[in-house]
Amino acid sequence: MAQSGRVVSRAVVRRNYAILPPEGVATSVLPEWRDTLARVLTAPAMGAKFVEYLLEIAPGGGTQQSLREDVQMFLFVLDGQAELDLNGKSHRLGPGGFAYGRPGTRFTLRASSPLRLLWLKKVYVPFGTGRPADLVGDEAKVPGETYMGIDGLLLKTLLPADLAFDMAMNIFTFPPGYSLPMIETHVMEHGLYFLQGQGLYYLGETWSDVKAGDFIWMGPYVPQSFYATSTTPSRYLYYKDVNRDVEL
Ligand code: UGY
Ligand code: MN
Repeated sequence: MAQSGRVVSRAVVRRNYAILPPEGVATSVLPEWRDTLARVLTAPAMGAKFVEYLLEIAPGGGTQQSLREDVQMFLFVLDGQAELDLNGKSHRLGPGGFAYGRPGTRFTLRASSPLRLLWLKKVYVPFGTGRPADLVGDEAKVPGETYMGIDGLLLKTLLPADLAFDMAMNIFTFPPGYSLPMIETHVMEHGLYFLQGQGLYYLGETWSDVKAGDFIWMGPYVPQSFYATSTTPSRYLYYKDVNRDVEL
Protein backbone atom coordinates (compact mmCIF):
# COMPACT_ATOMS: atom_id res chain seq x y z
CA MET A 1 0.00 0.00 0.00
CA ALA A 2 1.34 3.48 -0.88
CA GLN A 3 2.37 5.84 1.93
CA SER A 4 -0.31 8.46 2.61
CA GLY A 5 1.11 10.77 5.31
CA ARG A 6 -1.22 11.68 8.19
CA VAL A 7 -4.43 9.65 7.91
CA VAL A 8 -7.95 10.41 9.10
CA SER A 9 -10.95 8.28 10.07
CA ARG A 10 -14.61 8.65 11.06
CA ALA A 11 -14.12 5.90 13.69
CA VAL A 12 -15.24 6.94 17.17
CA VAL A 13 -15.19 4.73 20.27
CA ARG A 14 -16.69 6.16 23.46
CA ARG A 15 -17.71 4.62 26.78
CA ASN A 16 -21.28 3.86 25.63
CA TYR A 17 -21.21 4.03 21.83
CA ALA A 18 -18.96 3.48 18.82
CA ILE A 19 -19.03 4.21 15.08
CA LEU A 20 -16.81 1.94 13.01
CA PRO A 21 -16.46 2.59 9.28
CA PRO A 22 -15.47 -0.70 7.61
CA GLU A 23 -12.07 0.24 6.21
CA GLY A 24 -10.26 0.54 9.55
CA VAL A 25 -11.46 -2.64 11.28
CA ALA A 26 -8.55 -5.08 11.27
CA THR A 27 -9.28 -8.71 10.44
CA SER A 28 -9.10 -11.55 12.94
CA VAL A 29 -8.63 -15.25 12.32
CA LEU A 30 -11.38 -17.31 13.96
CA PRO A 31 -9.98 -20.83 14.24
CA GLU A 32 -13.37 -22.51 13.67
CA TRP A 33 -13.84 -20.77 10.29
CA ARG A 34 -11.92 -21.81 7.14
CA ASP A 35 -10.95 -19.32 4.39
CA THR A 36 -12.66 -16.54 6.35
CA LEU A 37 -11.68 -12.96 7.17
CA ALA A 38 -13.48 -11.92 10.35
CA ARG A 39 -14.00 -8.37 11.56
CA VAL A 40 -15.19 -8.20 15.16
CA LEU A 41 -17.55 -5.21 15.05
CA THR A 42 -18.43 -5.23 18.72
CA ALA A 43 -17.63 -7.45 21.68
CA PRO A 44 -17.60 -7.42 25.49
CA ALA A 45 -14.17 -5.73 25.18
CA MET A 46 -16.05 -2.67 23.84
CA GLY A 47 -18.75 -2.83 26.55
CA ALA A 48 -21.36 -4.83 24.59
CA LYS A 49 -23.17 -7.83 26.09
CA PHE A 50 -22.97 -9.67 22.74
CA VAL A 51 -20.54 -10.15 19.88
CA GLU A 52 -21.15 -9.25 16.24
CA TYR A 53 -18.85 -10.09 13.33
CA LEU A 54 -18.62 -9.24 9.65
CA LEU A 55 -17.37 -12.40 7.92
CA GLU A 56 -15.94 -12.58 4.40
CA ILE A 57 -15.80 -16.18 3.29
CA ALA A 58 -14.14 -17.50 0.13
CA PRO A 59 -16.04 -20.08 -1.99
CA GLY A 60 -15.75 -23.48 -0.31
CA GLY A 61 -14.87 -21.89 3.04
CA GLY A 62 -17.05 -21.89 6.14
CA THR A 63 -17.42 -23.69 9.43
CA GLN A 64 -18.71 -26.71 11.30
CA GLN A 65 -19.23 -26.03 14.97
CA SER A 66 -21.45 -26.22 18.04
CA LEU A 67 -22.28 -23.18 20.16
CA ARG A 68 -22.01 -23.34 23.93
CA GLU A 69 -25.25 -24.62 25.50
CA ASP A 70 -26.22 -21.10 26.68
CA VAL A 71 -25.24 -19.21 23.49
CA GLN A 72 -27.65 -18.40 20.63
CA MET A 73 -26.85 -16.91 17.23
CA PHE A 74 -28.23 -14.92 14.32
CA LEU A 75 -26.77 -14.64 10.84
CA PHE A 76 -27.69 -12.41 7.91
CA VAL A 77 -26.33 -12.71 4.37
CA LEU A 78 -25.18 -9.41 2.83
CA ASP A 79 -23.81 -10.82 -0.45
CA GLY A 80 -23.33 -14.25 -1.99
CA GLN A 81 -24.79 -17.70 -1.46
CA ALA A 82 -24.45 -20.07 1.48
CA GLU A 83 -25.41 -23.65 2.29
CA LEU A 84 -26.45 -23.94 5.91
CA ASP A 85 -27.12 -27.02 8.00
CA LEU A 86 -28.84 -25.80 11.16
CA ASN A 87 -29.32 -28.47 13.84
CA GLY A 88 -29.74 -31.12 11.14
CA LYS A 89 -31.89 -29.18 8.62
CA SER A 90 -30.49 -27.93 5.29
CA HIS A 91 -31.11 -24.47 3.88
CA ARG A 92 -29.80 -22.26 1.07
CA LEU A 93 -29.36 -18.59 1.85
CA GLY A 94 -28.85 -15.72 -0.59
CA PRO A 95 -28.65 -11.96 -0.01
CA GLY A 96 -31.20 -10.94 2.64
CA GLY A 97 -31.42 -14.53 3.91
CA PHE A 98 -31.19 -14.91 7.67
CA ALA A 99 -31.10 -17.64 10.29
CA TYR A 100 -31.61 -17.77 14.06
CA GLY A 101 -29.99 -20.69 15.89
CA ARG A 102 -31.23 -21.67 19.35
CA PRO A 103 -28.85 -21.92 22.34
CA GLY A 104 -26.39 -24.78 21.86
CA THR A 105 -26.90 -24.81 18.07
CA ARG A 106 -24.86 -27.22 15.92
CA PHE A 107 -24.32 -25.88 12.43
CA THR A 108 -22.35 -26.19 9.24
CA LEU A 109 -22.04 -23.27 6.86
CA ARG A 110 -20.37 -23.38 3.45
CA ALA A 111 -19.95 -20.50 1.00
CA SER A 112 -21.01 -21.50 -2.52
CA SER A 113 -19.80 -18.12 -3.88
CA PRO A 114 -17.86 -15.23 -2.32
CA LEU A 115 -19.92 -14.61 0.79
CA ARG A 116 -20.28 -11.70 3.20
CA LEU A 117 -22.39 -12.13 6.27
CA LEU A 118 -23.12 -10.67 9.67
CA TRP A 119 -22.97 -13.12 12.57
CA LEU A 120 -24.12 -12.35 16.09
CA LYS A 121 -23.84 -14.42 19.27
CA LYS A 122 -25.38 -13.70 22.65
CA VAL A 123 -25.80 -15.57 25.95
CA TYR A 124 -29.46 -16.58 26.18
CA VAL A 125 -31.40 -15.35 29.22
CA PRO A 126 -34.21 -17.85 29.92
CA PHE A 127 -37.71 -16.93 31.10
CA GLY A 128 -40.14 -19.60 32.31
CA THR A 129 -40.21 -22.84 30.37
CA GLY A 130 -40.54 -21.50 26.78
CA ARG A 131 -37.44 -21.80 24.57
CA PRO A 132 -36.84 -20.16 21.19
CA ALA A 133 -36.94 -22.38 18.08
CA ASP A 134 -34.62 -22.13 15.07
CA LEU A 135 -35.85 -19.88 12.30
CA VAL A 136 -34.72 -19.34 8.70
CA GLY A 137 -36.13 -16.62 6.44
CA ASP A 138 -35.64 -14.02 3.76
CA GLU A 139 -36.00 -10.36 4.66
CA ALA A 140 -37.63 -9.64 1.25
CA LYS A 141 -40.58 -11.79 2.38
CA VAL A 142 -41.01 -10.07 5.75
CA PRO A 143 -43.63 -7.29 5.51
CA GLY A 144 -42.63 -3.87 6.87
CA GLU A 145 -44.92 -2.21 9.42
CA THR A 146 -45.44 1.54 9.70
CA TYR A 147 -43.36 2.81 12.62
CA MET A 148 -45.12 5.03 15.22
CA GLY A 149 -47.82 5.99 12.70
CA ILE A 150 -45.31 7.69 10.35
CA ASP A 151 -46.30 6.79 6.76
CA GLY A 152 -43.28 5.52 4.81
CA LEU A 153 -41.08 4.79 7.85
CA LEU A 154 -41.00 0.99 7.84
CA LEU A 155 -39.85 -1.53 10.42
CA LYS A 156 -39.36 -5.24 9.67
CA THR A 157 -39.06 -7.50 12.70
CA LEU A 158 -37.19 -10.62 11.65
CA LEU A 159 -37.67 -12.58 14.90
CA PRO A 160 -41.08 -13.51 16.39
CA ALA A 161 -42.74 -11.37 19.06
CA ASP A 162 -42.56 -14.28 21.52
CA LEU A 163 -41.35 -14.05 25.14
CA ALA A 164 -39.17 -17.11 24.54
CA PHE A 165 -36.87 -14.77 22.53
CA ASP A 166 -34.65 -12.38 24.48
CA MET A 167 -33.45 -10.48 21.40
CA ALA A 168 -34.86 -8.67 18.37
CA MET A 169 -33.31 -8.23 14.92
CA ASN A 170 -35.06 -5.48 12.95
CA ILE A 171 -34.61 -3.65 9.66
CA PHE A 172 -35.57 0.02 9.45
CA THR A 173 -36.19 1.75 6.09
CA PHE A 174 -36.17 5.55 5.96
CA PRO A 175 -37.20 7.36 2.76
CA PRO A 176 -34.97 10.38 1.93
CA GLY A 177 -35.47 13.18 4.47
CA TYR A 178 -37.21 10.96 7.05
CA SER A 179 -36.00 10.63 10.63
CA LEU A 180 -36.71 8.89 13.91
CA PRO A 181 -39.41 11.03 15.54
CA MET A 182 -37.41 11.67 18.74
CA ILE A 183 -34.11 11.28 20.48
CA GLU A 184 -34.51 7.92 22.21
CA THR A 185 -32.78 7.02 25.46
CA HIS A 186 -33.26 3.44 26.67
CA VAL A 187 -31.70 0.68 28.73
CA MET A 188 -31.50 -1.72 25.74
CA GLU A 189 -28.36 -1.83 23.60
CA HIS A 190 -28.03 -1.99 19.83
CA GLY A 191 -25.63 -3.40 17.26
CA LEU A 192 -26.48 -1.59 14.02
CA TYR A 193 -25.20 -2.36 10.53
CA PHE A 194 -25.90 0.21 7.85
CA LEU A 195 -27.18 -1.71 4.80
CA GLN A 196 -27.94 1.12 2.37
CA GLY A 197 -27.94 4.91 1.99
CA GLN A 198 -26.51 7.50 4.32
CA GLY A 199 -27.51 9.94 6.97
CA LEU A 200 -26.75 11.59 10.27
CA TYR A 201 -26.76 9.54 13.47
CA TYR A 202 -27.22 11.27 16.81
CA LEU A 203 -25.21 9.53 19.53
CA GLY A 204 -24.47 10.92 22.96
CA GLU A 205 -24.69 14.60 22.15
CA THR A 206 -23.46 14.91 18.54
CA TRP A 207 -24.67 14.23 15.02
CA SER A 208 -22.21 12.17 12.91
CA ASP A 209 -22.22 11.23 9.21
CA VAL A 210 -22.85 7.53 8.63
CA LYS A 211 -23.28 5.47 5.48
CA ALA A 212 -23.67 1.97 4.04
CA GLY A 213 -21.08 -0.41 5.49
CA ASP A 214 -20.72 1.42 8.82
CA PHE A 215 -21.34 -0.33 12.12
CA ILE A 216 -22.64 1.39 15.27
CA TRP A 217 -22.68 0.03 18.80
CA MET A 218 -25.11 1.79 21.15
CA GLY A 219 -24.78 0.88 24.82
CA PRO A 220 -27.51 1.31 27.44
CA TYR A 221 -28.92 4.83 27.74
CA VAL A 222 -27.00 6.41 24.89
CA PRO A 223 -29.24 9.18 23.48
CA GLN A 224 -29.84 8.22 19.84
CA SER A 225 -31.63 9.30 16.68
CA PHE A 226 -31.30 9.14 12.88
CA TYR A 227 -31.95 11.48 9.96
CA ALA A 228 -31.73 10.04 6.40
CA THR A 229 -29.92 12.35 3.98
CA SER A 230 -29.31 10.25 0.85
CA THR A 231 -31.44 10.55 -2.29
CA THR A 232 -32.26 6.82 -2.06
CA PRO A 233 -33.84 5.13 1.01
CA SER A 234 -31.57 4.38 3.96
CA ARG A 235 -31.75 0.97 5.60
CA TYR A 236 -30.17 -0.53 8.67
CA LEU A 237 -30.31 -3.88 10.46
CA TYR A 238 -30.12 -3.70 14.23
CA TYR A 239 -29.98 -5.95 17.26
CA LYS A 240 -31.84 -5.11 20.47
CA ASP A 241 -32.11 -6.99 23.76
CA VAL A 242 -35.80 -7.33 24.63
CA ASN A 243 -38.40 -9.17 26.75
CA ARG A 244 -36.37 -9.44 29.95
CA ASP A 245 -36.32 -7.56 33.27
CA VAL A 246 -33.13 -5.82 34.34
CA GLU A 247 -30.63 -8.11 36.07
CA LEU A 248 -29.64 -6.85 39.54
O1 UGY B 1 -36.08 -0.04 18.40
C1 UGY B 1 -35.33 0.91 18.65
O2 UGY B 1 -34.92 1.14 19.79
C2 UGY B 1 -34.93 1.82 17.48
N1 UGY B 1 -35.97 2.77 17.25
N2 UGY B 1 -33.67 2.48 17.76
C3 UGY B 1 -32.86 2.98 16.77
O3 UGY B 1 -33.19 2.85 15.58
N3 UGY B 1 -31.73 3.60 17.14
MN1 MN C 1 -33.19 2.45 19.95
